[in-house]
Amino acid sequence: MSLLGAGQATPPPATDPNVANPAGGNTYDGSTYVSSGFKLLGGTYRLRFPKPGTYTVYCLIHQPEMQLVINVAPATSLYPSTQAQLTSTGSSSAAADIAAAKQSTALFPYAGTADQLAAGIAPGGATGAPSTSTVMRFLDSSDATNVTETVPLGTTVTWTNLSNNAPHTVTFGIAGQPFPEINPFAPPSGGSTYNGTAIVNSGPLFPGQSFSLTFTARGTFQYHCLFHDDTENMIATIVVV
Ligand SMILES: [Cu+2]
Repeated sequence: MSLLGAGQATPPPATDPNVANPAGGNTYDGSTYVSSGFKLLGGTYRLRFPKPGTYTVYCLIHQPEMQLVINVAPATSLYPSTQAQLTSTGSSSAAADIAAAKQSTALFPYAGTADQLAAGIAPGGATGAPSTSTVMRFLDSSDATNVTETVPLGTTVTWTNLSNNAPHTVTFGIAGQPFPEINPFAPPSGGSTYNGTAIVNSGPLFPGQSFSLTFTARGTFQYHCLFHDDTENMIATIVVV
């Protein structure tokens, strides 16, 4: 969660190395940039608003779509909406997002090739109009349920993040061993070839970014998105023959 300082037009991009860190303390009055820094699962951030005003809150990881306006009213004011009204608005908004995400896989641009895969897709693609939904799957076609790809030995596979609002990773563990715990924001490691004996991690792929990996041994290799494997089951398999 980040809020801009006076005169600051836009939040820093997710690729800025400083955005991972907290900034500005725990009080916000509109004058100074504040940020929670990156929060992993279960993390919390508490911010006090001492001054009435209308403030925009940004998620730096899920720009530009994930934002919220907070209206801070004088302490004696009534709330402008009831909980029932807010719940109703939220429900219809969520239904529209899910419908848009279902349709987005039809945008898949790599039909007929096994070496060009998507790491997530959003209704606008990587550069299209803002959307609030993302399909958190590794895709080889418009079929979002197919998560296994078979390639010949020596193939170089390229994954591209076709979402415009969420980072993903392409991360292979060691074959036959439990998948390791790795911070999703960890930098790339392991190089550009994979044979099952050492971890290879793309690091975070932000919208439009790609990662390529050459398979130098036969086998069945599972890979994960470190952001979305536990919560969204964003896991897939490459079979090298
Ligand atoms: Cu992901």
